[in-house]
Amino acid sequence: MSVLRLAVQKKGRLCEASLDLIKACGIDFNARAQQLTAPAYNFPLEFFFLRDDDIPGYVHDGVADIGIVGRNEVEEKGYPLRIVENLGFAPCRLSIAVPATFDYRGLKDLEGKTIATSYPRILKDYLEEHAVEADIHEISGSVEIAPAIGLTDAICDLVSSGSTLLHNNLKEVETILHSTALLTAGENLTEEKHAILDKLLVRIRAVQRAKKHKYILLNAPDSKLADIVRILPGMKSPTIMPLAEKGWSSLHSVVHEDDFWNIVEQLDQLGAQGILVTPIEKIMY
Ligand code: PRT
Ligand code: ZN
Repeated sequence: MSVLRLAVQKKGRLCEASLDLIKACGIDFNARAQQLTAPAYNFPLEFFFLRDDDIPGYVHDGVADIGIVGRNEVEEKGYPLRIVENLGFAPCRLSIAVPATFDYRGLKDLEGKTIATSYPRILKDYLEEHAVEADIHEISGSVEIAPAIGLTDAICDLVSSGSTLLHNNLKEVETILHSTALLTAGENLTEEKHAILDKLLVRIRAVQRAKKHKYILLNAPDSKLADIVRILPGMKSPTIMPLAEKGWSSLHSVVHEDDFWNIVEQLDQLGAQGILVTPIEKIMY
């Protein structure tokens, strides 16, 4: 029987969310520190724990069948990987930043300057695309200190909250790439492994959909039902059941997290009572 080999980051920003996602799919495993691989007990899956930089290459070479890694690493390595699913976690952007004192007006101001980065390939393509000639200094860590120690004029690095830039007296001037964690696959999976991946994807998508929705229960006066039904989407439409108290009904609905607060405010204004909100574990199909 085939086993699908999944590469995940061993330690770092992607690690916990990657393992949590697999757990939420109902897949059990025991990931012990120091181990390079671990089998899942109740699904044909084996984990490979790797540095994130190595994941695109391992998936491309077929050492691992699929991998969870940031778009930044996928684009930097440049292998022709299949992006199976955008998992959405670990959001960040790859940006160019300059010292706060730099009177920056536009990309042309980087002409002839030096830029430190761990993403030379993405940066090179970006500068070429914008016809800017700058000197790229590849360094693997602590990129943000390069201008302060006089190594380069600018940096190109990942940013999430922006506090690292602020602490180093740098300002973000260009955003090159937006990144989140992706589920990637090699291009030559066997039919059997494809079938396992499809099963895994059904579970991942059910978990992802569930995370984006809330289940709402509420009581409403019958006189307001038509208005409330209009604002509650539900999977098809909300479920309505009469309450023992005459003139009142109970409604159930599923609401997208983006609309959630807006909808709750409107429900309150329409006289809804006893509004209960619960997380959803999975939404199948
Ligand atoms: O050992 P290994 O090579 O596996 O780990 P790593 O040190 O290369 O990676 P790690 O764990 O730091 O990051 C893994 C992935 O998380 C990255 O490849 C991105 O896809 C994603 N990610 C999301 C981030 C950030 N947010 C992030 N903020 N990766 C790095 N950072 C760093 C950034 O380089 C900078 O130093 O955090 C700092 C900026 O953060 P803010 O919040 O101060 O802006
Ligand atoms: Zn790394």
